[in-house]
Amino acid sequence: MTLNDFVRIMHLIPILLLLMIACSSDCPSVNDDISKTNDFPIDTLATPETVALFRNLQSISSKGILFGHQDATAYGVNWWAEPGRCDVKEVCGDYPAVYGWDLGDIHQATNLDGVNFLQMIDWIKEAYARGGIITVSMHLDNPVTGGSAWDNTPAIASILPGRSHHNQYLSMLDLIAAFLKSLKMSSGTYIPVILRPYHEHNHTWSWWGKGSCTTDEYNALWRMTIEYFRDVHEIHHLLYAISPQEIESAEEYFERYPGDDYVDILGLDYYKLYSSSFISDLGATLHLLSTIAEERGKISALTEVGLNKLPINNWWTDYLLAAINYSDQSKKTVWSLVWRNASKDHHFAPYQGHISAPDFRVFYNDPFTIFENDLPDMYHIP
Ligand code: BMA
Repeated sequence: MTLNDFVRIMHLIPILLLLMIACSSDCPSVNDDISKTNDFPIDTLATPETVALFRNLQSISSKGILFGHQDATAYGVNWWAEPGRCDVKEVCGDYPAVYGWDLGDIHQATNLDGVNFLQMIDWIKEAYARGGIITVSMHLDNPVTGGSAWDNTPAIASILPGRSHHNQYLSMLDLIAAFLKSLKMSSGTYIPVILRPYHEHNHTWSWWGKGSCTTDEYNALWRMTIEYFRDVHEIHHLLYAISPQEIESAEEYFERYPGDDYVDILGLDYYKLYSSSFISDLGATLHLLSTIAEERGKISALTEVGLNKLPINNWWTDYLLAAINYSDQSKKTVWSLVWRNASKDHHFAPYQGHISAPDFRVFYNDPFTIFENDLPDMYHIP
């Protein structure tokens, strides 16, 4: 060190001291900066309630698993649109913590499963007022043929910017945006929604599935959709969940993936839990999912799981909970949602008198499962 260097350093000392005093209480450290990046949803303008939901979902991870059900308060086996009713509640005494809804057929008054959209808005508001969490999927019709979501005629190449059906597709997204904007309480607060578009895209049943588009097309559709909602419609009460079905490796998971800047939640849909031989398969996949989510500062969730008609009476504890409990890492999965209770031949949650109802009550009473009454305030940061 030269004399000049020494003098320069001595001059800097008072400034450094001042900075240290000013920063001692509230300046972020390098570590804080890292956790802040990981603590924030991809939308930098997300509403305070949406940020709180994201952070609270992160902090609930490994403390318990939230239970979710599709269309839980709209209908159940042998009833339709009756105020206050919910098959899950009739079996265990509590509502689910997570409510799934679907916006397929948004151009009509009722969705693809017959749920009236105006009633859906009311049920979403009621659930939010009770502290519940909302997630929305989109079984949208094929935008080129007009067929259903299951019409896997290639379509994405025609709806990307500059292509023949682009504007027509944006009109469909406008309807979804209008629905999302209507999810507003009288206080003016928008209800945070976990949007789960273009799900199960590694399978081939849908027009956004891997049999019908290239990886680049899928990613471009995803990014276009998120940018349209967030930047053009200025909707800032959304978290975004991606959900391939039954993957086996991180490579497979990220094969079709729009990038960490476009995803908040790494989801998984899983429908193979019909045999005990798949319990450890699901457990290992959840272990992997939580690991890759954690590495990216994201949340992991079992966005759909279930067994139609639940013919295995101990499925809830010995299959689903056993898979979740596979390892400390798999236990970090934040929620698991089962599909809808449409009829005696198509249901994924128990109803009164169902053979799996007693086991579901054991599942409900397990200290690790979280239903609506167990939820902390998810919309404020403690
Ligand atoms: C499927 C089935 C269909 C339904 C669709 C969208 O899994 O439940 O009956 O139309 O989901 O909810």
